[in-house]
Amino acid sequence: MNLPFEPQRQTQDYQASDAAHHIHAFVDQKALNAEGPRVMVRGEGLYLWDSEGKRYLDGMSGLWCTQLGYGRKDLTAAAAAQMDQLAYYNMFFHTTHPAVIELSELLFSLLPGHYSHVIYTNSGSEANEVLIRTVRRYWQVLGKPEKKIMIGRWNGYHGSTLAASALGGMKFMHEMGGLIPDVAHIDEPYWYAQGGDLTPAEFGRRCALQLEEKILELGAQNVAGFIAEPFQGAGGMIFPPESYWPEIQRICRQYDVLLCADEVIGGFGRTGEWFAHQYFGFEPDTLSIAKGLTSGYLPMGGLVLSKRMAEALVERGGVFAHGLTYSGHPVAAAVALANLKALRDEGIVRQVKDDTGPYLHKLLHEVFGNHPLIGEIQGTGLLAALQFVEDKGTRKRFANENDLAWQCRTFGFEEGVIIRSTLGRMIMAPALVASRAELDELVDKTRIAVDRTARMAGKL
Ligand code: PXG
Repeated sequence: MNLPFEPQRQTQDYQASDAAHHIHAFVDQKALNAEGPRVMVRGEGLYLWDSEGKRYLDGMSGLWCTQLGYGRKDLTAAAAAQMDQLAYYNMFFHTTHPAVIELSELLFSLLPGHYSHVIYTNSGSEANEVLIRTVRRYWQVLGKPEKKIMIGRWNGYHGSTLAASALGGMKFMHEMGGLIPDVAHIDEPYWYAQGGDLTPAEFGRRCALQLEEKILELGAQNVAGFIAEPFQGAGGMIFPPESYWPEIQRICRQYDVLLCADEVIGGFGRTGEWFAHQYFGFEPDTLSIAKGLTSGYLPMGGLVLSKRMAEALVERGGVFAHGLTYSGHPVAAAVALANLKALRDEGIVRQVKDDTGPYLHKLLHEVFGNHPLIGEIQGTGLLAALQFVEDKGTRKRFANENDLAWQCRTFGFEEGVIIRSTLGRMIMAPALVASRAELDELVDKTRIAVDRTARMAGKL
């Protein structure tokens, strides 16, 4: 049990010092300084407490990462034991260590058999940085150095560092210095907003065919890979139509373009499968991983490679001039190992698939299926999005949908639940250890927040 935290300082004191020293993520810092951030001081299971003693049910697993919830003593014990044993060593200059080896043995026992190698990083952004160089190196080794261009998707998210933000499709990030050459984008498969009169299946195929058109426009001989999240996370928790992934896979195979799945959010049980590409039924060449790998307890990510790619790099590549000081960090590796063992041995991924996932979605359909503000409920496993809509018949969205969603999120905080808002969509991704009772509470408090928003929008 994590002991209650007695703040030694006033909340305002923390906030003043925070304002004096920090540039926070994706926010108008001046406005945040005036408002003062919430100061989170303690976590236990699915619950968080702030410095005022208010308790929240965390419906977002931190930032989609605390698969096991907060306060797991097996993870802290694993970190402490590894720190005592060997707090740091690296994978440079002909060395390795047991923690990272044992982690990889377990990781590859959980992955489909056609993956064999991994390059560890500290984050998801870094995994995608490493991806670009690794993919380009792979094509060099195969004698096709001109295959350099990566294709991503508008509204995709692959991280905040330079190349990762370029791979992503957030235009406002590109405009703030976040673009590199040799990156192109195609549309996202967001049927509800962009599908027009097409059926979801038609629209899914149409979006996938854009990849073929883009490859032909750029020249297949110049295209190295296509990167996408199996479902879009930060961009709104958007599920593609079923027709999408099979067609994307066909196109990548046909034009010899590597299929790179960003599993940073989808990996480690979120969908009820170990990895989201298994849920959607396709076979990527690379997987970018992070977040749930350690349940967020320590920073760690990685780029997983197929046997085909690894074989080329290892057997034919010679030196790959690439390495990170903290790649495979022993303490992070020990925590990741304990985390994956718990997810496996406690049957948590199976429980999400067979029990809590279906339970959450049944509940959401009961509560929001006919709700005047909600046009669509998407998701699977412990992952859900509620789409706000002004007119269900035409799928017309509110002009101020972003403000409405932000307001809904604020109502959620007031009610003691943390849900994520994006453009007109509310997202839930609770820890995978959530019980049915906790999911009841999550949905109930979310309903109150959504009802309050609906009243504001004149829908209730
Ligand atoms: N890929 C994907 C698919 C992600 O979602 C990253 C890469 C980058 O990972 P790092 O570890 O560098 O942050 C992410 C991160 C949100 C939110 O509110 C999502 C992320 C990060 C922060 C907030 O949806 N995803």
